[in-house]
Amino acid sequence: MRFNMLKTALKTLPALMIGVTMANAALAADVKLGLAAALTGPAAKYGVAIKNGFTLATDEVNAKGGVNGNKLVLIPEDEQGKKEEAINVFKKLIFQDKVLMVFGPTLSNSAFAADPIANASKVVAFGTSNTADGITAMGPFTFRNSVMEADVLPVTVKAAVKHFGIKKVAVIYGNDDAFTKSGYDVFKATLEQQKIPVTTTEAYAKGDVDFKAQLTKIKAGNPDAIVCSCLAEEAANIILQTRTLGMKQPFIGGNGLNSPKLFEIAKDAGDNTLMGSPWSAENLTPANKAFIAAYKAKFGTDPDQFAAQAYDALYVVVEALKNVKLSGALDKDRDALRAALPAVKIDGATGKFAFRPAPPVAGKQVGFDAQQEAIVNIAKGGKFVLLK
Ligand code: 1QQ
Repeated sequence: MRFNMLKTALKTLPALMIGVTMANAALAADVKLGLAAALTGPAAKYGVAIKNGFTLATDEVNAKGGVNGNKLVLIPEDEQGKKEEAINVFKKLIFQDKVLMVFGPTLSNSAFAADPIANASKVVAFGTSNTADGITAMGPFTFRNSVMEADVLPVTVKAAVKHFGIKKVAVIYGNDDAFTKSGYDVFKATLEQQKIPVTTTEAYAKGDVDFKAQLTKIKAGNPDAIVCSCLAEEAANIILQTRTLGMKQPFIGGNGLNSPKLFEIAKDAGDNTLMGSPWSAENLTPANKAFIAAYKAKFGTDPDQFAAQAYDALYVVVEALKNVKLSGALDKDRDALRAALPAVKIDGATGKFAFRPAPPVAGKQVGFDAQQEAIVNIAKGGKFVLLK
């Protein structure tokens, strides 16, 4: 009797062992990736597209078996485009959810508040839409694939001057947001460098809806174009009110204007607006075509620059993860991902991408910026087309 039991036990042993192996395979770690994005409020114009880009890429990767057999788990949180909320969301993702890394937040303004938490905790904070100067100076764990205004605006201004034969411009900018202020500084330096006189410089505050006072002064200077370092919502209202005042000048903007939402408000009053971007819907590389088709199929809308950068960012991290042997010890794994990221190169929806080390701060190596060419787009009939 006993012998029989032993025999049965021995027979089932291989099955048991297979069971254990399978359990191990099924237990292959879930890789938790946090996403801090503005999903409500005015910055949701960017944040929702960002979340969609990440969701699409994550689903694609998981459908192909994940990374080294590990499934990616995206944990999106709404930081509302506000500094305090970005801090809260970073803390929740890092300390409570114990994510491997965090993508976001959406605005540079929020990144300046939240990224120090990631750097202090030695967790990668990867911005896909932060373009202000100084973002990657915050520490060695801050990365971005968004092309900074300092790289985009000189190219945009040069193209605008040539295209419209511009001799003098007026400038309007938001003076209480890190991105609009940084964009203003870059525009100012660029205009000086390219010897374009400025007729009038005007400022506004976040949430302003009436820009007539500033625009009336700008009108009096009779500029050939208006330079706008603005986020999409304010930019759209500024453009509309300019037309109400009978002004026909073209606008020149930065990354903030790169949302199709601009045209939902400004309609074709936004025509002839020029802006630089690493991404264009007209760039018909296989990677971009596949991205655009998959995005439309999944979300029923066209993607924008912000969706494309989020999509590419996920694939950048996937490339890094292929070279990381996850140990299950979170601190070690977070560090290993940090070490693997700088060498990543991909050819994505936004084209060829690589990192470049940000300028050192007090002799110390800090984070990594995007090394990518800017393309100049022009608005025509409520759409961005390549400026030829
Ligand atoms: C920044 C930006 C905005 C336009 C984000 C969407 O570039 O805040 O840096």
